[in-house]
Parts: sequence; structure tokens; C-alpha cells
Amino acid sequence: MSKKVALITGITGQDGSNLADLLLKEGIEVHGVIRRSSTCNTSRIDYLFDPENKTYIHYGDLADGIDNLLYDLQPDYVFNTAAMSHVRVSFDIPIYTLDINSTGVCRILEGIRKTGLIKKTRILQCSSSEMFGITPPPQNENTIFHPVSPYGIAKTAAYWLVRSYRDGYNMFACNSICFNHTGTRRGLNFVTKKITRTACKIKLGLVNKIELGNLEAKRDFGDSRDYVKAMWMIINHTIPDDFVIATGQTYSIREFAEKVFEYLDLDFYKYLVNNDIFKRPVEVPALLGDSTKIRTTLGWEPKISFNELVKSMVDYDMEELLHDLK
Ligand code: F7E
Repeated sequence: MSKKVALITGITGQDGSNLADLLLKEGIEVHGVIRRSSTCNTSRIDYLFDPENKTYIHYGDLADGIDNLLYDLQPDYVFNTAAMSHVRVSFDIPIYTLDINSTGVCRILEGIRKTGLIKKTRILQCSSSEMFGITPPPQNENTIFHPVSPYGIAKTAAYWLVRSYRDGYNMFACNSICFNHTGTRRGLNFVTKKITRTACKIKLGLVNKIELGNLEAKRDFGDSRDYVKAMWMIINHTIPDDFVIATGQTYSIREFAEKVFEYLDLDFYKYLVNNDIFKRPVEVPALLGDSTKIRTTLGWEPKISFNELVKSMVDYDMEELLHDLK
């Protein structure tokens, strides 16, 4: 039997690269879409070019649509992990954010429809807990969306587009509503990675301060490797549906930072500098996911604890910095 084919948009990102790892282990033929960039943006997936991990990479952009790729590959699965993923930056580039994060999703859905793949191709859209915005926790699939950033608003439009194509055209289109997830492959400008990386630099005497914005926001932090497993379960479910992916525990940014600094035997407050530049015009105060639906329907549960997550990130950053210092 020929291999099933998956197309991952955003394969250079945290989730896209973790998903590629998982799909290769599942025996899937993996194709990834990367954007053209003047600087190299493949550091998270360079190992995938190894003949043993053969992955096929194609240039593409959600600003352009991926119809040709859909037509050529006729994929069994499409995972849309591509996005302008930074909430604060979405206030600086709202129109671009809306184009990529909502119209871009519509371009993929239309691409599947126009290329006659409705019956064949299953699509999973990476939706976000930012859609809940200021609706108080806990949040689940029945919670009202009240997004407050261009990012959250764009993700909400995309969520409804997926539902509309599912209802209107019988497309196997589903949403994974992901709460914050991080890990060793997290981008440097997200708060968890910024904290682990800067704390390690402080420990090594490379810098002497950490500048942060709002420390009181609460987030439900999971590990991306657990979350991509949930995505795989959702897209292989018997029916297309939407599921919250979350740990059910919430920590403030202050608590996350205290934990990291404590692990490195450092006093967080000795190095902390508050800087309003890292605050958003409107903040999402508290996210805490209720993932009962995916736990009871698909049997998913996160395997990596908060403590293990923090430890793995700090250990990874320390090792990488020490390697770079050699
Ligand atoms: O901020 C606060 C900030 O940028 C977390 C994305 O993956 O998860 C992520 O969005 C919190 C916010 O992630 C700094 O105000 C304080 O309250 O790491 P973040 P996010 O905005 O929660 C959702 C689910 C997604 O879908 C997104 O794609 O930390 N914060 N000081 C800071 N945040 C940053 N980035 N930098 C700071 O210095």
C-alpha cells in the first residue's frame, strides 16, 4: 500500500517541526511548505533533510495560496500550522495578520474545494485559546469567544471558516483549539523561551537583566510535542470535530519565571526590569483550558508535566549556549 501523504504548512515552526517528527514515525510521507526568506529559516528542520528522515520541502506562502501544491500532491492530510503567531506583533501588523491567519486559511479551504479534494483531503486548522480572549476561565468548546487582539480575531474568523466548509461542503475540516504550548523549539520572542534563554545567559554571566512586560497574565502551558499528538488524533477521528487541547493547569508569567530562576538557583527579582514595550494594548488576563472532550472522546492526555517542561527548556538552552561558547 502506498504511503499516506501529509502537507504541513508552517513546517519551519515549533508545531510544524514537531508534527513532522511525529508523522515520519507514523510512516507518513511528509511534505512541508516554507516561505521564501532572505535569511535561512529552516534551523528547526535541518535534520529532516537527512536521507533517513526524508521530507519534501516546497516553497509557498499563505499570502499566495497553495492550490498548485494541493493539486500536485493530492494530500490525505493538510495541517495548517502556519500563522503570524505573535499576539503583540499582531497589533503592529493587523492587516497582514488578518490576511495570513484568516484569508490564508480560506485560501487553503478553497484550494481543497477547487482542486476536487473535498472527499479525499482532511484538514486540521491550528486554532488558538486567544479566541476566548477576555471570557473568564475555564474555557472549553462551548465557551463564548471574545478575542481582543488582531491575532485572536483572525484566528476566530479562521475557526468559523473551517466550520463553514465542514457544514457547507461536508469537508473533513477540524479545529484544534490549542492553549499555550511551548518547548525547546519555541521561538525566542515568546515569553517562556525568552525567560529560559535569558535566565541561562544570566547564569553564564553573559547578560545581567531580564526585561519583561505583564507578569500577572495567566496561561495554561503545555508541551508542543504532546499537542501535535492531539492534532494527529483529531484528524484521524471518525468524524470532523473541534477540540480544546490544554493541560488544565494555569500559571502566571511571574510563577513561570520564578520556577525557571529557582531551577538555576538565581533570584529572579535581582535581575527583573519591567518594560512597558512588551505589554499589549489589550491583554488576555487568564487562560485555563478544560480539555475534557478530547480526553474522554479520543483518550488524549498530556504526558509532559509543567516541571518537566520547564526543566527540558532550561537544560536545552543551557546546553546550546555552552555549545556556542566553545
Ligand atoms: O505571551 C506576557 C504577555 O507572547 C504570554 C502564541 O503561541 O499562545 C501564544 O500567545 C504572556 C502574555 O504568548 C513578555 O503579555 C510578559 O500575557 O509568550 P507570549 P501568547 O500571547 O499567550 C497562544 C495560545 C497563541 O495562539 C499564540 O500564537 O506573557 N509577557 N512579558 C510577555 N510576552 C512576550 N512575548 N514577551 C515579554 O517580554
